Amino acid sequence: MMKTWWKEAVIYQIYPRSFMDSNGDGIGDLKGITSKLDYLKYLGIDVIWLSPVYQSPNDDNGYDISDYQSIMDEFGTMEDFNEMLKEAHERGIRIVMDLVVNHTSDEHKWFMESRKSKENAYRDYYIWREGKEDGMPPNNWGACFGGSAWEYDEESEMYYLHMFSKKQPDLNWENPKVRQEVFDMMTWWCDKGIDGFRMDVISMISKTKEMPDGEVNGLYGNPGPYCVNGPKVHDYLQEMNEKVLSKYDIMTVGETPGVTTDLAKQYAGEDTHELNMVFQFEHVENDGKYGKWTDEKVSLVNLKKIMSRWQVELYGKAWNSLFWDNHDQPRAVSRFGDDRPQYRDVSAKMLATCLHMMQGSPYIYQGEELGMTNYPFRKMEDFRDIESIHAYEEWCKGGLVSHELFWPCLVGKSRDNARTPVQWDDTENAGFTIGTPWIGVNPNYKEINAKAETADMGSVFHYYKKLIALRKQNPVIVYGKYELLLEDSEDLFVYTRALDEEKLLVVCSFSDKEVTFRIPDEFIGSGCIISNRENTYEGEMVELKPYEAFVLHKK
Ligand code: TEU
Ligand code: CA
Repeated sequence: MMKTWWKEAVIYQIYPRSFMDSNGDGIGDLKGITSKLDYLKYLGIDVIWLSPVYQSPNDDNGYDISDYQSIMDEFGTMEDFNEMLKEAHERGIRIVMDLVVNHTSDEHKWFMESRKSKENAYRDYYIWREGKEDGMPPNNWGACFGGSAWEYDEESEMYYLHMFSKKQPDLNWENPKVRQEVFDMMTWWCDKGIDGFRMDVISMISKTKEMPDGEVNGLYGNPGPYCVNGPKVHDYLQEMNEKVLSKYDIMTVGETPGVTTDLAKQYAGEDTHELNMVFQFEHVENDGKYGKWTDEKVSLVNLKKIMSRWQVELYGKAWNSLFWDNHDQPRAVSRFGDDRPQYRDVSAKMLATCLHMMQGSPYIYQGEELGMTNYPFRKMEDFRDIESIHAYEEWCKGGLVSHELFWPCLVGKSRDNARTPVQWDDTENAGFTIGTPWIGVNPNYKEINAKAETADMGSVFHYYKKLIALRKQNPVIVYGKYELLLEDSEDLFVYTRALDEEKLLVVCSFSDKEVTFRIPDEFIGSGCIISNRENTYEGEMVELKPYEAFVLHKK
């Protein structure tokens, strides 16, 4: 297996709007990020993945870009960006940019031209179709954020395709000019010295030519089979690799909804010349009652099956990205752990152990290292996210499900859970802003905050710091082979990692009860390199406390 810096790296995701506000307007910004680089350096991360910071009307918080080569006014200026990049590099931290090129904003100049007329030079930059004879949309496809995936345009009396909101028209990748524009823009950023790209919904850039109705689920048809992992996606990525990526020492990660392990070997194969790694979603999408919305906990047996399949099938062939949460997911500790006060700390550490000891590059979503929790939403006005607001309208107001049944599902899974401000200290607004924050601060900031946790050696923060340091000291964590034990246990996630003579035993209890565990013979007497409980693991039998996790190292 090829050794590379990005396989050994720990990545920290910043959602700039909610990270740190430097000027009191209630919105996080680039100067805010620069001011916290020492904190990130102390934590020990290697790479920052920066969610979009480009000019945007913010229909979807920056994932709707109106200018790829300038900075969103609210976040600062290009000088602020250059300064942040320089300061990060001085600390040995790399910066990976979010590349959102499945779609642009409808306020991007390409789209404003495109919609002017059928003859416009930019017309073919987007996907336009005639409506049906009765004037209805070209097909029944639903958009990810609700409603039809087609929006009628009065001016030219045609429909354009948008897989997300109607302010996010999909680019037409069939058009070589579109591809060249994207490659030129990427080159411009690479020449500026950035260190890579996280590519938004990159598995969706190629659509089938025929666009038949999709299978109906709720009000609309599912466009998935025609838009996800489409016919030319690998051609486009190979072209991108040849024209841009291969020229720089950068890291690339594709956000690839709908990816399977087989497809991942193509997208992120060791020698397929596309991307370095992909985000897969099987382990965070194996629940859902009403579409993605649910209030049920996932089954540990299923979770283990999915994660282990990715570990085993990609081994030696492609590279995994490891994550529990991001800006689109609820908080890890609330979803997979237990955020009740007596278990929050210990279950957050358990989840971190479970993830960081697997093979792949771990991603820490801002605040995860503090064990930040979901937000106690009480009314619709508390939400900011377009997906949550539209979902409520479609499912509840649309009469598909009652408010009583839907509300807990919305509260538990809303993307806004991840988007509340990072809790820096116990002063007003958690030290995030001296103004009024754009979204509510979680009221638990008095107990859960960076100031308290950096001062407490037993905190979740210091536990993450230790896990990151262990990765640097033990190649077996990066390159070792994975094997699942006790696959049928509903309480324990246990696996080993092996590299030459070295072996790790990773034991994580997902239970709030005590569980007995027998240490496999070959590990009896091995040293413990990390544990979230005060325990020695000397004998053969271990009485695991709720959410206990530990790692034994056999040399
Ligand atoms: O998300 C892509 C994606 O697949 C989402 O639909 C995801 O499944 C959903 O947010 C989960 O609820 C990316 C970005 O990460 C997201 O923030 C953007 O809104 C979206 O693309 C459109 O750019
Ligand atoms: Ca600000």
